[in-house]
Amino acid sequence: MPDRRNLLRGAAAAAGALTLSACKPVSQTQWVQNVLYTAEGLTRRAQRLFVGRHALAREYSKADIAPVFRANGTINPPTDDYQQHVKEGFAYWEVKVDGLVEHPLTLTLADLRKLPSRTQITRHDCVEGWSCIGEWTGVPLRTVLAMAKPKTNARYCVFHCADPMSDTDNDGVADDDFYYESLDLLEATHPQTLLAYDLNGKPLPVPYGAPVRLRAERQLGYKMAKYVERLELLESFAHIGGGKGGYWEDQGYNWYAGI
Ligand SMILES: Nc1nc2c(c(=O)[nH]1)N[C@H]1C(S)=C(S)[C@@H](COP(=O)(O)O)O[C@H]1N2
Ligand SMILES: [Mo]
Repeated sequence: MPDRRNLLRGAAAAAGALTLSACKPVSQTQWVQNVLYTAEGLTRRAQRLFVGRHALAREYSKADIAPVFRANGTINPPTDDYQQHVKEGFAYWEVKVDGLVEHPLTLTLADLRKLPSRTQITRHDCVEGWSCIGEWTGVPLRTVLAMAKPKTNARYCVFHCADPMSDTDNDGVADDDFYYESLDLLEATHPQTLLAYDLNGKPLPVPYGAPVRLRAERQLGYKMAKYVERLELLESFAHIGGGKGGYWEDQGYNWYAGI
């Protein structure tokens, strides 16, 4: 199989060359310099031209499933709140949907499990250089978004997680910097973008983001928020966390992590 990243690089270069030769006056405007010519903007546009807006990520067979899925990042959120949910078997876990929506929602796990589900065997690619194939079951995020009815000015879906990322004052109480991520509504409504609650046919174990985690199969691992408790629809993520659209983005990773 040809290396997809190299193909994408080729596509990005081709799209860049095309834009330069075909639209020179446009390329000199501030808007294009700010948006299109950032490496990230170019990659996003080129990839979507090349692979299609809703092209599916590859799906695998049962035989390809890794015997043990690798866990990474937070593997057991240490807060009292989360540990209480573990004790209760997540019976009272809720996912809230709010922000720029006509119908704010609060969904229990049981509510999520009643909605039509999708199961997919996909490969998770972590930016650190490892991959793992697993079978995920969950509700397509677009089903939940359709229930909440995003307002016309909503552009991003922010995923708020239950795991704090530090205890910088060392008082034994984690600080207020919870893991978060975001997708634009194109990626959020992709058919393989799920609020997943099962891994390999069993309720998601704690290390993998119990009881609900995001799967966004055309994106790198860090986009796939675990321990999700709130979806917030926004016009911009400038005022969330460090303003870059995700915990790792705030530390310098690209917001657009298409693979
Ligand atoms: N809430 C939360 N989500 C997270 C992380 C995390 O630390 N906290 N790590 C991310 C990273 S870098 C990866 S590779 C995947 C790991 O998912 P896994 O543990 O199921 O392999 O989760 C992502 N989502
Ligand atoms: Mo990762």
